[in-house]
Amino acid sequence: MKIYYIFLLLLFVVLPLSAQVNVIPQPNKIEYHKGSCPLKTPITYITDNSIPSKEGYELIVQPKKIILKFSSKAGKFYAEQTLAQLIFQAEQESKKVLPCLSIIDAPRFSYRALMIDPARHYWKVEDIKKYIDVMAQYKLNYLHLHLNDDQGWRIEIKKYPKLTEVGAKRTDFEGSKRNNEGYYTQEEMKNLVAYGLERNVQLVPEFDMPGHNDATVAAYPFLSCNDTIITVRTTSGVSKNLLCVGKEKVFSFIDDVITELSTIFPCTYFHIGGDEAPMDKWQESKEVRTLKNKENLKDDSQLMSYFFEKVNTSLLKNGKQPLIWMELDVPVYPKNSIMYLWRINTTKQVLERAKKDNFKLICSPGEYAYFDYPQAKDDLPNVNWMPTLPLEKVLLFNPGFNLSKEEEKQYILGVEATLWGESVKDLFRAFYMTYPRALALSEVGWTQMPQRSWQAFVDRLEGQLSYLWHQGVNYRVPVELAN
Ligand code: TNX
Repeated sequence: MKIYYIFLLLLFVVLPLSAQVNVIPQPNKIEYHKGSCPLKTPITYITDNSIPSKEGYELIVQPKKIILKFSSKAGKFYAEQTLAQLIFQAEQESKKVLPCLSIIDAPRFSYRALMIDPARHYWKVEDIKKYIDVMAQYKLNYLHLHLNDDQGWRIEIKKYPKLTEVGAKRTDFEGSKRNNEGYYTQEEMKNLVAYGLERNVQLVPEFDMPGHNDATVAAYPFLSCNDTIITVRTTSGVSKNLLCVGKEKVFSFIDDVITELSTIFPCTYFHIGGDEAPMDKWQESKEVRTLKNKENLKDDSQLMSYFFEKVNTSLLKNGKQPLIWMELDVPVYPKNSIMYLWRINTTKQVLERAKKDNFKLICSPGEYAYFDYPQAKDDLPNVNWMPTLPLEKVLLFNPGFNLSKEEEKQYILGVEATLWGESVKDLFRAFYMTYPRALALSEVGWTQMPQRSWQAFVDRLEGQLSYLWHQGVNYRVPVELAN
């Protein structure tokens, strides 16, 4: 009798524990069953329309059968990603079987993104593809491309060839000669969009405006308030050469660019920047003064609202919805905008504003999601002015804040980590900054809070670093966790 109890104990307690699987992001429900399944077992694909989330899936591993259920292509892709991680783990552990289990999984948030900044340092198309390959297997589903900034314009616009002839090159970046030049042709970008879609990654374009436009103004001086002659910027920092709000031809230019970009990027979301736009030159401009009188704008901050409203008419015409880096001093944003929480120490005010104006947020706060910040103190040269963003901090981020479940659903669209590019000169550095923090971010976006814990994440980390290692992906070894 005693032996029988020990056997039962082994079967139901010890066995399932030793069969813990190493999946990231942590699936929302896993049940372990007894038995195992040979690795080479054929896979049965079942479309099941009762699976509510497009990205949701079920993965059932039985002794003689592996079943993948999903209601769409995205769910199928994610079931395969989970299975690939299970198989890799078994192989690493020199096992010829998978543990029997059922996983029922779906994302917490619909928007789970990374942002890269080829404006500051040009990325080759092949490197962006590699970056997509890696993020996709962690169920990150949007790649935001910061396509222009003071230091470069990176996408071909047929009606304005100087944007790339002039705006896509600079002499150096703070003395460095690396990746100062390059742009994507429309054909290349369409190809990249398709590449992403095959991996359930939608590409979100950003045309940052009205600030961060030195490269644009270098190409077409008429776009600035006093036809300023400048060159593409070669240093970091914030420029004052805004696109001029007082000139109608600026809005025609924006309309043309948005229209061309809309033919390349099928995604409904369209980022229009909006960050760090000092209005000094607007305030000095005769045209802007005339506009203020005509529109009866009493406060200069209303100029920003006016600007975005006009840009939004072009977006609407093209079936697009604006994403904007929210600045709290801008009084009104277009009603259909999705706003970014990004500045450090503004969460409380941004949440209040979201409730007041009823807009959705993408959470990208400097405290938790700036991947250009180093992962440990003194880890890297020349970035000591930046705060440190350790892996653990990313994992502990809860984009639900203190909102109720209903409020979370209403106001939080998802999360995004931003890899600003001033100090990211190549793919090695990009991967080094992104991993393993993007593993934590994937869990922040995908996994419900009760299924998340730092310790459980750390337990799965080594296996996942090995997964990246086998793919030739550079990452920062979190040496501080070794003991
Ligand atoms: C602020 S975050 C910026 C970027 C810089 C970044 C450096 C945001 C919307 N704007 O232009 O690259 O800081 O961390």
